[in-house]
Amino acid sequence: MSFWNQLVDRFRGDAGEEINWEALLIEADLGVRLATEWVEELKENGLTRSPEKAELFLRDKMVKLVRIPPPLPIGKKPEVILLIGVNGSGKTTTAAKLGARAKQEGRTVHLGAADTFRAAAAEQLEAWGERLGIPVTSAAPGTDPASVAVRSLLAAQETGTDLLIIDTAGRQANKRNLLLELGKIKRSLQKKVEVVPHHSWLVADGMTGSGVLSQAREFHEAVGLTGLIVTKLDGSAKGGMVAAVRAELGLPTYYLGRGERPEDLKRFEAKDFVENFFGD
Ligand SMILES: Nc1nc2c(ncn2[C@@H]2O[C@H](COP(=O)(O)OP(=O)(O)O)[C@@H](O)[C@H]2O)c(=O)[nH]1
Ligand SMILES: [Mg+2]
Repeated sequence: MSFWNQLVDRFRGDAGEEINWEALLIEADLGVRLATEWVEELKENGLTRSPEKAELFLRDKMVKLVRIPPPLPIGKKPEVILLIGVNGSGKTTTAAKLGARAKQEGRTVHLGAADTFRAAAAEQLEAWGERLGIPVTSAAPGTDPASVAVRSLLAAQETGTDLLIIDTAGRQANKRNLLLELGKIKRSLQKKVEVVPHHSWLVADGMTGSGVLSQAREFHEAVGLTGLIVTKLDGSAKGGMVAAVRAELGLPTYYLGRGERPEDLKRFEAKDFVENFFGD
């Protein structure tokens, strides 16, 4: 039985009782605001008593909401992606996955290891770089991450590279330090090239459910995000928070992580996502 049908069954209550739609949608990680809004619409349209009609209505709402916008022109090379997120969310793995994908598409790629908080962080990215044949700019632990980011940008410019992916730290002595550090990385890059990073993507662990929405709120407010990559959706998580983040913050999800290998990164497709969410 599909994830959605299981939820409907669970919230159906005793015979004759109406489904608690609000609780159901919140359980599906759609967030309180979107759940409330959609339940209102189900009521207005008189659909709350018919799970089949409600599902069709919600499928349509969801597919329209989560569609990704067309890409903006990048201008001068390199296109720059800055990956942001809490520790363990999958940033470094995602940097490698994005690099592998771009390389496969025939683009040249450079990686910037701006997580200088832990020695293992740069080593992890360097190992990926070696495996994938992608050059990496890194520095000794404790080096100013903004300077590593700028060096990676200069290296990518010099070599005429198409895509630069910058990995950052998720852990710092405290959260405030981390947010300050991310802000400094962005400003330092912008001193070199005003329009970079073109993308500031939050990498968030889909297993944390509604935690993705609260992280997105916090990072968006502090450093400004342009989108998300939701990882670890190879397990039981169905990714309802993708809709919640889009509705509340206007941030699209561009990729989904579905495993640990370089090829386990799926470009987000609204139709596939909705089919996976509700079941075929
Ligand atoms: N199952 C699964 N594991 C993932 C995914 N993305 C990352 N991981 C794993 O999550 C752990 C933390 O990833 P890492 O990239 O080091 O996170 P970082 O701290 O944000 O850089 C590693 O064991 C990764 O292999 C994913 O999409 N699915
Ligand atoms: Mg990392």
